[in-house]
Amino acid sequence: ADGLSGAPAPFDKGGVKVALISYISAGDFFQAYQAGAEAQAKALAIDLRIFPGRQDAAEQREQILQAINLGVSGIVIDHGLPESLGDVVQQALDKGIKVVAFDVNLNNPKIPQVEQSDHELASLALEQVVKDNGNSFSAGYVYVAGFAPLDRRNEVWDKFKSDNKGVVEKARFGNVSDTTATSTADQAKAVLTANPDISVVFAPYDEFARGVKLAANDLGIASKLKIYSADVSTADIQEITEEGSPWVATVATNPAVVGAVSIRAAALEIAGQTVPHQITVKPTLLTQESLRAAGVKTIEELAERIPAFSTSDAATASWIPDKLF
Ligand code: SR1
Repeated sequence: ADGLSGAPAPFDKGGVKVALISYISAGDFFQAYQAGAEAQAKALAIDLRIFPGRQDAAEQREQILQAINLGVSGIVIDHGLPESLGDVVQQALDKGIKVVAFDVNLNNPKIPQVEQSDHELASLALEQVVKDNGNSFSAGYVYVAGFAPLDRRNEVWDKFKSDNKGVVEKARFGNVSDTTATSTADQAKAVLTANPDISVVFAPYDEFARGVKLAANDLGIASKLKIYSADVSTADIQEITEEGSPWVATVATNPAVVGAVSIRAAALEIAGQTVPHQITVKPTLLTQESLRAAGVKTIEELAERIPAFSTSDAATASWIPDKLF
């Protein structure tokens, strides 16, 4: 395999094997995250082995064992349930394999944790909620416990409610599966029918927001509802900016950049270089109004206008190519 000239060992020789092991693969966020990881791996001459996620904790454990047997130098774990990963991750570390975690709290000082600054993400979204709606309204909230980013965003939502007593959470629902958007839409339909006074839905995952929007459109109540989310993709931009859309704001990173950062962190670890324990990719508020005004239609156009959507200064080094998109 061809190495990377000027890079430290083992990247100077090439063919360094790294595994990307995901818990979820369906949906725009996870596909873009994977594409970013692949682009960064290619630029580093890494032999990236991708293990697709199917929301199956037992399968993810098995995949980590398979990666160890493949002789990888590094493993990036993208989401997952910490309670089912601890012992197999420890086996990898014991074999000298470097591990990086994205959005799964593995609580191990040897494992750098990548995240999108979820507290800031939720705070930015809720500041926009107050700007648009004041601080007295009936709300719907989409949440599934047990996913690190959703749990962190939930901490901000809980504090927001206790600071704003006029905000009444009328219903909490949500589903994470290979059909998140459509299953959430079914739940949202029931919730919005039973609670016609709900005017705001906080749905901090784009698949959740897509589901709530689908329900609002089906029920013919889109003009009475405002949806606030996390994440962005080209399909999301289309849904946010279309005429009459109730999806009025999202707070997001470019998931491809987050995927690239995760691979860079693993590469730095493998090269024996310093990696901070907490690696953060900061999100940006994108309102329906600002996207329409800018005429932005795709995530690539967003990357042309907002530097944070094309690259990040997290986990970089002079020998790592980081201009990928
Ligand atoms: C089920 S967890 C979904 C979230 O993971 C990533 O952090 C994305 O931002 C998404 O919202």
